[in-house]
Amino acid sequence: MERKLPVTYELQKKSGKARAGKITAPHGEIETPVFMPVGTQATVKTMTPEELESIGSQIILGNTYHLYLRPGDDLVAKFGGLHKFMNWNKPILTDSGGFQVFSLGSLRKITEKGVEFRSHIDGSKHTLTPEKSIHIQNNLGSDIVMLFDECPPGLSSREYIIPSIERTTRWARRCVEAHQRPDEQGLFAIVQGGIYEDLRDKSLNELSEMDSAFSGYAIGGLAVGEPREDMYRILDYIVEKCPENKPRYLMGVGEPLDMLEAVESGIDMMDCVQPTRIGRHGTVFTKYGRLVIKNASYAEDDRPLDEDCDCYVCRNFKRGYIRHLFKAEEVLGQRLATYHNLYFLLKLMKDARKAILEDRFKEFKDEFIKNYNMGKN
Ligand code: PRF
Ligand code: ZN
Repeated sequence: MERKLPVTYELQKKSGKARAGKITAPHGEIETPVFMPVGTQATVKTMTPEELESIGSQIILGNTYHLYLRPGDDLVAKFGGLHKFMNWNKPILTDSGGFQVFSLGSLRKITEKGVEFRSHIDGSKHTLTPEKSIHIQNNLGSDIVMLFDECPPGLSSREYIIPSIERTTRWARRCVEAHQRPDEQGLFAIVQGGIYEDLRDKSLNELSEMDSAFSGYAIGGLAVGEPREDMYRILDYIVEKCPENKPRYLMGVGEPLDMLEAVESGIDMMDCVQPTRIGRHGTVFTKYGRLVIKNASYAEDDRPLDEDCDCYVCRNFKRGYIRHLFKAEEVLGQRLATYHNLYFLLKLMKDARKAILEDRFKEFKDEFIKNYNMGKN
């Protein structure tokens, strides 16, 4: 008997390969395509849960690696899980930690067992294994649990990637086996394979043998240093081969043009630290491209960050004021830029969804790109 998965997907409309759909997760429904703000340390930096909800966030992302090191997943479990701990009652997806160990931990060593690393906080030594990653994610209680994978650098050779995929598949089996809450938390597979079509097929085919355990499929190992054309080519190739009846998630992509390209290939979910990170450093998205608010040219500019945006920040504050906040290192500047950037990407996906439902996605995308590349701020 096949058991019913805790996270399900309903396809509502296609425009070309772009999809509008609905994901049903234990903590609520998600209209797709969707952008997921990143809340690495049980907080989407500078934003209250109430603010996140008010700008249309439907699901956020948490990180196994960070929460395991601090405050510890046992402590989060004592508070009743991550939702209760951070007071976010909508869906949460947790990444498995492998990728973060590679980008943050030092002294990393991969073995068949898992990954050894040193904490970026105090240098202490740890080993993350497939079993441990799933155990931590079970403690956190996220709606969506990611497999523990290896994400090779973008320009890795075939010779490196082939054994890496095979190990990631063996780790996937161990993750499926270790999952203690399969009726409450959906497990997502992660397809690797670098920029090689046949290796993407290999990874997807191996993972598909466990398809009944998976609520969705992620595309990992992209936006990690490979040329853009390679990323677009691989997306266009592999996304449509993933099961139609499950969500497809592109990991770690949050640049507007890349997001539209991904949606065009059939991607339903994306996440990235980009909007929050660049926001804290004073860079904001606008209809006409990025804008660096500290630039002297904005000192006397009485326009909003983005003249087309109807977010709280753009309805109430001028560029000249926000520039002042950044120059004076006032934290409100970081908050306002983060708020606007998240609003911008959430709105982009909402508009993309509307365009798909009205079967005019390609026109919508072309129009957005034309403006975005103008760079006239
Ligand atoms: N694997 C995991 N998390 C990720 C990635 C991956 O390949 C990426 C790559 N863009 C971002 N986050 N587990
Ligand atoms: Zn705005």
